[in-house]
Amino acid sequence: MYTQSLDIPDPSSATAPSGLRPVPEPVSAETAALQARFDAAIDADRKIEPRDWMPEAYRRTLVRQISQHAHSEIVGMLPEGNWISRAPSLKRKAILLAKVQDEGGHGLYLYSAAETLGTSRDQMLDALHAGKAKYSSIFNYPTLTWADVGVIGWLVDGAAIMNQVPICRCSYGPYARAMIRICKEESFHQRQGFESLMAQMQGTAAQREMVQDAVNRWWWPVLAMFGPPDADSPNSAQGMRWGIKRISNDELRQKFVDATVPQAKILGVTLPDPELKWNEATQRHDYGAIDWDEFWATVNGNGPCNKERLATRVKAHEDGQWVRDAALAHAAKQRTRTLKEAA
Ligand code: FAQ
Repeated sequence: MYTQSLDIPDPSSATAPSGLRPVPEPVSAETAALQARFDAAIDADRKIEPRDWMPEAYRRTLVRQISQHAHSEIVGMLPEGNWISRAPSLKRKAILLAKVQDEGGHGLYLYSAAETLGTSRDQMLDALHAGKAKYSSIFNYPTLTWADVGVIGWLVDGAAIMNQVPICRCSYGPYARAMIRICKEESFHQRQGFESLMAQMQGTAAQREMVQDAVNRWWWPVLAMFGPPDADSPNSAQGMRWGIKRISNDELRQKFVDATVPQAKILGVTLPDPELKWNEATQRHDYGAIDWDEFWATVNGNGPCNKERLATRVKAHEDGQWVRDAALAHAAKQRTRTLKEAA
């Protein structure tokens, strides 16, 4: 049963010295009724829509997660975008162009979903460009060879699907609905990556080595992409209670490992973890320790490509200023014309 609202301080807080205990803010009867209606909707697994009353902490959590997700899609265009001009054939170039454009589209749906919560796109972009907003750690790793593009499709999009399918059932309507289309497109992305790698694995020994090298470099950062272990995930418990998150970080990571091991076998690559093995008792794979220091360094701006990614993003935004100016000028001209015609 969902009962807690983060808006209402806990007066029995054991950590506050006596005399300094937070005084509960008075809750009006009207707010209490709205809160009760919100709680009932969450308990009944009904969607919360933009015009519904919601606790401020629920709104803030959604803005945080959806804007981070949008930023990830937009910054996520960069590692693969790097290869559009160097794709090995017209077919691969067309596929890659379509994929990278899809990721841009995902970012736009997600910014729109976040805007329904009262935060403007400019505010979200300013936070990203100032280095204050997070985006997925995974996009701070370099794409050194063409095989990296296939591995991003197979593993990064594969991880994204595992994480994002449950978000189609998120309690916030606009986010849940945006995720349905996004997941369908991510599914194509994952398959094209796998298919590209399969073609490379049927090529020369050098191509097979290139694929294996890419898998070796991406495997651990992809596992970290699911977020910190549940025990160290400050947002999980409340996110799950609110139905924003449906499956925990560790559970999704495990499901991903279990789904990926047989795919790696079909592909003919080795996953770079000597501790990775089937556990008969748990009916799941055991796997080795993730380097969480590397993860946090990357999240906090010190990964291999953070500075480059942010600089590229800021430049793209600045270079696009004239397009936004032109669109606004055009809209203003149309508005004036419509007003003149109506007068
Ligand atoms: N990178 O308490 P939790 C894609 C942060 S899209 C950076 O567990 P939460 C498509 C987290 O924000 C990939 N930061 O947090 C594509 C929090 O910091 P905060 C993006 C991370 O929210 C493919 C702190 O650590 N997907 O790949 C990461 O409950 C190919 C504590 O963590 C989404 O955003 C990380 N990996 O769970 C595009 C999906 N993990 O905000 C192009 C939606 C955690 O308190 C090419 N998001 N942090 O300062 C989610 O499902 C959740 O937000 C999690 C994190 C699971 C990412």
